[in-house]
Amino acid sequence: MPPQLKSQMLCSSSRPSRLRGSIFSISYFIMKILLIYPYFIEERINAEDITSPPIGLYWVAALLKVHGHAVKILNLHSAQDKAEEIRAILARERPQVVGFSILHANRWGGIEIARIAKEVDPNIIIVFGGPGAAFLWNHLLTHYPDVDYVVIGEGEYTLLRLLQQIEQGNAFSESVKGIAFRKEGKIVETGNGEPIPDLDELPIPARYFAYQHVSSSRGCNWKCRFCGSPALWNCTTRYRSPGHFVDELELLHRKGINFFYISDDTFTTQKGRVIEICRTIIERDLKITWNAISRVDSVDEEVLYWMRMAGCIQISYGVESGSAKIRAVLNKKIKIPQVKKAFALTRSYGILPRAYFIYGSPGETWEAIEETIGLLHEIQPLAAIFYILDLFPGTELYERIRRSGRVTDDIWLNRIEGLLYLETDPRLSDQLVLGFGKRLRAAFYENVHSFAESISLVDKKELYPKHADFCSRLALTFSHGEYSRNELVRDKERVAERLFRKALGYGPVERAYLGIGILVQKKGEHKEAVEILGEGVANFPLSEPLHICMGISYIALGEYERAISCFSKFPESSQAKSCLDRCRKESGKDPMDEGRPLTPGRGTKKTKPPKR
Ligand code: B12
Ligand code: SF4
Repeated sequence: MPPQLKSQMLCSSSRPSRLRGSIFSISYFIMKILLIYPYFIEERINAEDITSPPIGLYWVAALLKVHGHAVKILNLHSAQDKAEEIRAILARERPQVVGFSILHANRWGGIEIARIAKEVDPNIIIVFGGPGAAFLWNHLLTHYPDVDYVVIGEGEYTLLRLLQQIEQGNAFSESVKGIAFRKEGKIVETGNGEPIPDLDELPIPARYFAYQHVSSSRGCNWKCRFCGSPALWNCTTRYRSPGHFVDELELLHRKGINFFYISDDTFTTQKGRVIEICRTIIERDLKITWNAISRVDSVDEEVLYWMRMAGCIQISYGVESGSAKIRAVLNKKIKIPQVKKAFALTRSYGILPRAYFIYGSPGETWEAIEETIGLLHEIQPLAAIFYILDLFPGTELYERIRRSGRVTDDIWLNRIEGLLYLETDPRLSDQLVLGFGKRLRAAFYENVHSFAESISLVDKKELYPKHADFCSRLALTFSHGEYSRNELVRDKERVAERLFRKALGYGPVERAYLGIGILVQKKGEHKEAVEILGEGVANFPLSEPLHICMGISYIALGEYERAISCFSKFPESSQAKSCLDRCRKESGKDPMDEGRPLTPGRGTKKTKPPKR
């Protein structure tokens, strides 16, 4: 197998066993199942958005494993030109069933891999599941004979029951709810599957797999028209208990994962429950950080306090538009005062508030875009994502447009990933909507430096270390992270330095000392660099990067003995070793040295900051 695909094969160490009991019937045969996250066909600006398999695939896999099936997950998100490698994997693995997690945008990957699977072995059973299959089952079963079944909605027990029927020779049983298939030339849909009443009864996938995207609930009670969640989860929310959820975090933490994306649609709908989750994280002393998704009308000071104390570093809020008219079109039921309050509070607790905006919506004009920009200036997000409105089957907007006859599902016969709303509306040209996006992004990136500079944090002593962490992380985004690479962002280094210094005002942080050290060093101010780095070293005596950075400034100052003492503390480090070699050479202490006289600062122009 090619190494790049090998590394994408996620297996668990546990061997499939013969059965354990469950409230559902028991499997008598072990089936070999491969669950695939298929590839996308278009490049993305944020490629990391698509790199990890959907959370649900792990949950499906875990339940099948507990029931004795031999399950592997194969992450093929970027395997679009690797047909032969995929064929080789399938030929080697010889699965009996291949399940695909279909988001609308990767359905072509699913269709094409399913074809390869059937070529490898026509008896392989192909099952499509996930949000991209749930609303297109008819289309998929009509046009793609390689697809045998579509699981509609929540997949764990539905797939388990389907496999049980297949094992028992009832491959086309209508008794399994929540599926669709072809039977005698017709497409049969078996009606809604029952939602799992108690999510805590599901086995936690972290027992078998390692991953960073987690969710503590399923569903959302709101009905935004652009979103797939309402139809997918029926506008209701089911919650895992805090203990069950934190058990998952703890299992993953023990596997070495320290950072999580908590991906609930709206993590904070039940305030008491969120506080309990946070308290449990703190009680169990889990040293983790995490991001969450919420709504501006579902947070308050108390919950933000607990979230921050338990490691939350970022909350994403759907703001969508500054125009009340556009928010009404999208059915985004939030009010401007709520938006302002949520952003101000989140920021003041040292949690990075991130805003999602949508543009290219029905009826959008330059005036609406200017309203969004006005709002952007008021709420001062520290990160923002701008999406062009996409129409996914199952969303109310798509269904409305389909009912109006402007599109039919046959549009998906084209090898496209998605359909932008603007493609269905003659009043919105590509050029106009691209112009909206450009203007919005510029308005954000050209001002984010001033948003970052005007942060004011709540004065609670127990939060000081968190504030120090927050300011230094944000500073790093300007000095070395996303903003440092963005041409539109202004005053990067000045803002970074100010934020690093602000961080140190709340307490010692290694990355702040280092950040200032590097920035000051870049300006050639080595005395000052040594001063701040020396303070850092006093607080973090074992820090390799601080010592190396300080050593580099000592070289620049011609203080070789001191430089050598910084580097020689880390005999195992290749960076320290190369600095040491250079330093010995320059100071004339190396036996290999040719004995050139040294001038202070010689060679420092080429000095690079330590790699981090
Ligand atoms: C969190 C989230 C993300 C996160 C994390 C994704 C991840 N790795 O899991 C991020 C921000 C990275 C993200 C990225 C994207 N997302 Co997203 N995301 C969500 C969100 C809010 C929650 C997903 C979730 O965790 N659900 C809970 C789990 C348990 O459900 P699930 O994964 O769907 O799985 C269940 C069933 O679908 C089914 N199932 C799933 N796969 C399979 C496979 C088989 C064989 C079977 C039988 C069943 C089955 O059973 C599972 C368990 O019950 C949803 C909205 C929502 N509420 O669904 C949007 C959503 C899924 N995302 C969406 C989109 C478009 C994307 C992107 C394609 C966007 C992009 N940048 O291109 C990428 C795709 C990347 C990916 N790997 O998922 C759309 C999908 C629309 C569609 N019809 O396809 C949704 C519905 C939001 C929307 N706009 O409406 N997303
Ligand atoms: S956009 Fe968010 S709030 Fe609106 S329905 Fe979807 S998940 Fe719920």
